[in-house]
Amino acid sequence: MKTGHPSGNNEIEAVLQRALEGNRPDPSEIRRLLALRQRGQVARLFQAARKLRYRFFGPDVFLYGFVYFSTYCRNNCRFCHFRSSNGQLHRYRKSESDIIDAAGRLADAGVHLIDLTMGEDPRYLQAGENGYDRLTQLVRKVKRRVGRPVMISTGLMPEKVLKTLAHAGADWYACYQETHNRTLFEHLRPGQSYASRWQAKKDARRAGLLVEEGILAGVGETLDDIAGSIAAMDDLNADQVRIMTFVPRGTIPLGPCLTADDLREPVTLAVMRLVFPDRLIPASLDIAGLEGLKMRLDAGANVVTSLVLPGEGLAGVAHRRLDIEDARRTPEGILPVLDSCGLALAPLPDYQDWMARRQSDPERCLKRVRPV
Ligand code: SAM
Ligand code: MD0
Ligand code: SF4
Repeated sequence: MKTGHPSGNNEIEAVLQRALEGNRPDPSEIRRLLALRQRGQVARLFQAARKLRYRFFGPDVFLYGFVYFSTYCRNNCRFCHFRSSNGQLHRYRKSESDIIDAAGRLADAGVHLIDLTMGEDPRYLQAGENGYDRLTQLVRKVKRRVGRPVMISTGLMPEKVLKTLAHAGADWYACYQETHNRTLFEHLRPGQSYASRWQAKKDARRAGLLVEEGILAGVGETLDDIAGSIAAMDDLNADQVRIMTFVPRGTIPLGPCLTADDLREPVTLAVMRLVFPDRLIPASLDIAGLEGLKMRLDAGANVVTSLVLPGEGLAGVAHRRLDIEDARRTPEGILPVLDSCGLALAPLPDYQDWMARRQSDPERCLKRVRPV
């Protein structure tokens, strides 16, 4: 039945089958799939997501090293431990040489990309040699040291600065809207402009950067909101799309009562795979550590993010320390989980090839079809 919400097993099967034949679910089908919680139906959804992932990526999984190089921030996001009003926090700014060394060790450990992340640190986010110029020099030196793709997750940036950073060697820009429900956005990111944050991703694309869009689960969003975010990600033609479950902490104003049901993130991730079969979809180690990796891979993720090496004094975002000092957020630490899922680290050229095709002709990624 094409119209209306598929509800029984037959309707769900028909939607999944059409997705496997290359016909993405329509908005009402997306909304219904997002609501799936019956074990058998969820298992079928995950299986379809894995089949589509295999068709476009085979067993390839990509790893992102995470370097949170400054935890100072001018913003006051209600979901974030590092918000400006959190006076209980020991903040740090890593030196340029420490950042380069940490990025280099992650590259030597075999990650495909280095994600340079900071709070919206006023020291960097200002004109002149101590601000944007220092950030540009950092990107240039990290890129030279790691010899692989670099992502900047540096918050809201002017278009001119994004162009300069792209020229200095940045390949990706990550700046998550969290939600595309404007009222909820204003609650989550008080005092910040929805339109400016959305525009920054478009500016980044114009600057030649690949773009990642992300949303949060468990912050008061509805399934209609999530369906709206998937439509927005499609409008943006985002190269990488993610969902992460909000991790409540004692110091965070957003109450624990808001957290999502356990399946909201993986079911949404699997639906994203059906809608965007040729895109990169992360499983973040930052939310549930190594323990949470298999479920996200089983749901169709093909990137493992937030790898942090021990002994560097670097934090995660949602979980500052989880699984870091016991080396569980390292390539060696996650390999057994990849094996158990029948997945493998992709050769770096495969990742760079996918990026080149996305940058030159996004449609070309859809043509890389393998038999299921
Ligand atoms: N300051 C930059 C920014 O806000 O874009 C980068 C910092 S960090 C990568 C930002 C992202 O981490 C947020 O957009 C949010 O999606 C995620 N995040 C922050 N706190 C979180 C929490 N407690 N639980 C889950 N995700 C969180
Ligand atoms: C992650 N902790 O991937 C990182 C972060 C920012 N581009 C990524 C949220 O989970
Ligand atoms: Fe700052 Fe980013 Fe945290 Fe918001 S999410 S408070 S901008 S570090």
